[in-house]
Amino acid sequence: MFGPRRARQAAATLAAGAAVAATALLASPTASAAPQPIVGGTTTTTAAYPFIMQITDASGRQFCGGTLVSATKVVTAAHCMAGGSAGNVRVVGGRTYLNGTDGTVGRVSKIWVDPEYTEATSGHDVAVLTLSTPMPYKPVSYVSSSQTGVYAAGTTARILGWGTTSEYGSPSHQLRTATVPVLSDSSCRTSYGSDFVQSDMVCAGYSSGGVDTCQGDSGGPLLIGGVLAGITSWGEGCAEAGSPGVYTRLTTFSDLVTAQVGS
Ligand code: 4AZ
Repeated sequence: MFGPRRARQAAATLAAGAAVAATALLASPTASAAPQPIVGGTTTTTAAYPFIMQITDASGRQFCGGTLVSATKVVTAAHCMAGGSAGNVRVVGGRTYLNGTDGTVGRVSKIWVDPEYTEATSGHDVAVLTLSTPMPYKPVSYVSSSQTGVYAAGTTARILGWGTTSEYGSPSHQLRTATVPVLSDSSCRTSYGSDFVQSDMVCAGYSSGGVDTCQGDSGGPLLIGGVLAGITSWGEGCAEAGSPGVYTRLTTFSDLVTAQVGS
């Protein structure tokens, strides 16, 4: 799970997380126990991006990111919720550092996973969590289904997370961010062939690699023009030339998300 792979089913799931964390330490004895996120970015804070949420298990171990889109609703990736149940997920807002104790820990009362999500294709990689109590942070808006032009090739997008800072690296203690250009669907097709499902996915990154999301960033936001437009989903390894990050194409799912946000 840790290698240069189709990192779709991020090791970062509720079901697999603890075992994988242990494996990581064995494979990399010098690695810090605390993981880092985003390859090629810079550190930032939850004060700068108050809508970015850590998704953790009940013991507080972060395994995915999420985005606050209303006081009680968090958008994340379906694959992050595999094997999970509302009782063993937490959403942590306002906590820049993985080892922090500040911010707000929210319990989850409901997990909606797109019923068409399948692990086999990573299509429909979207989920919405309902929090038991409101988060005291400003949500961010998300794209509407009519905004299909937001993914124009070359548009600058922002990625955020606590994921590893290199393909085989350890996680970041501190929230990180980077910007990457949106890629054309044809170039994404060139990279991934039929694994790239144009209706469900959008690619972002540099052809030379170097800047990307990585393990542990899954579920977190891809922002375009300050609006949530994608969800970190998968990729072949991290930051490799010719293997861009793949994000859920949120315009395809925004009406479904809106139905959940209003439920
Ligand atoms: C992951 O395992 C993961 N480079 C997320 C994003 C990418 C690869 C892996 C894209 O969570």
